[in-house]
Amino acid sequence: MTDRAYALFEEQQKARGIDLEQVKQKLKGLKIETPSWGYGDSGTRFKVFQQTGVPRNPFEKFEDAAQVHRLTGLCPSVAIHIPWDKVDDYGKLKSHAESLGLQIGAVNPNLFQEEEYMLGSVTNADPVIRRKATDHLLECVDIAKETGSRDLSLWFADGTNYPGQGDIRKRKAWMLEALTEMYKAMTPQMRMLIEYKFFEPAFYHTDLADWGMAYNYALKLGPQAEVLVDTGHHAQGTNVEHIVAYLIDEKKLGGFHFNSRKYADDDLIVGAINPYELFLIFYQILNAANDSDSEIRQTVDQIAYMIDQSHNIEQKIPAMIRSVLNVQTQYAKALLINHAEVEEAQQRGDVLGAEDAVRRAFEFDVTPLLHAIREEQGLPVDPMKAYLDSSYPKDILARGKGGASW
Ligand code: PSV
Ligand code: MN
Ligand code: MN
Repeated sequence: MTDRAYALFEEQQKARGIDLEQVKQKLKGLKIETPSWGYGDSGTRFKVFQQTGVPRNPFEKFEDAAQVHRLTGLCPSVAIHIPWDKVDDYGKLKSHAESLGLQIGAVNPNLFQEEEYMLGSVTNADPVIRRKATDHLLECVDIAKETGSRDLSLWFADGTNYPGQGDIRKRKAWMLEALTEMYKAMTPQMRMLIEYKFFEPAFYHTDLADWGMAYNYALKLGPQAEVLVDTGHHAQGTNVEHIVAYLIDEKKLGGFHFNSRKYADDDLIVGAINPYELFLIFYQILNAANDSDSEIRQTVDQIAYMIDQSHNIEQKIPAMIRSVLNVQTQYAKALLINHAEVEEAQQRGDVLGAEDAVRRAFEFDVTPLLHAIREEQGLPVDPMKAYLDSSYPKDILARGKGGASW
């Protein structure tokens, strides 16, 4: 049945001029980093629900992440968050990760949970607090040296709730001061990925509110600083794929935090709410992947695809498997876009023809293709089922309740 479905799919795609071998090769090269915090307990300001079996420490978070990679072949690295993943010996955490077939990925500083940061961290009017915050950024650079991480992902909760509460321009200068100090401490192999978000926890102004501000800091800092697009961090209706195309063209797109949002920064499973947006993001990326400018091609090659979700009521490991499979599905669909066809329609000024050439790829069922590559890679064709049928979900129950939470 699978063979017949794939044969039909192959025939269909061939007729459209799609090179399926190339598509398969690209699909096999897709890497998605999962976040350590997605395996722990999380919640809202109303409640953090405690699930039985969540990891009790960073080492167990890597063990759970290894399950996701073992079954999907997509997730060889895990982002860490400091101090949530603080350990005495990062070398030991690195060896543990490697023993599980994983790498430690991006290091995420945490500048939002200490009492002193109520009025800001690196943008606090108090120089002592700014120093403490900047020292934490420097600590994260040191940790990245030990873990062998390339990327430092920065998200700041800094902002104000009321007009007049803070001096916006002074805070802008303090932000640059802290980022500059951190930038100088990085090794030449490292990258600073600057994330933005327009509100929450601050409700009047956020110091790094949008991609333009992140881009401006990255530009001032230098080539090792780039922008990180978290798909949940935009106002309703924002054209995220436009931002993606623009940043790639400026060679400043460093990576993504994938998740879904319906109302705010909901951190739901990526692809659960608006899979077409995810597909259109990949359309822009793939459009740039063949650019004649090698620097643009290089920017595309270096994009870090990361998940940033909190699984408040879902089972953590299945939620992560669902997430990465959703990304893989939309990437597979985007790989079916016939770019020459889109371009020809654009040249003719054929609005509907161009839209149709893009959308048609989205409408294909890529299940036979995904099954085929999983078989070729020696992976279960249905990773979710394989996980649920394994003993792992039962084994981890022995950990009990009250594991790691943010
Ligand atoms: C808070 O909005 C947030 O979701 C940001 O997206 C960060 O990347 C993440 O938390 C981890 O600090
Ligand atoms: Mn994020
Ligand atoms: Mn967020």
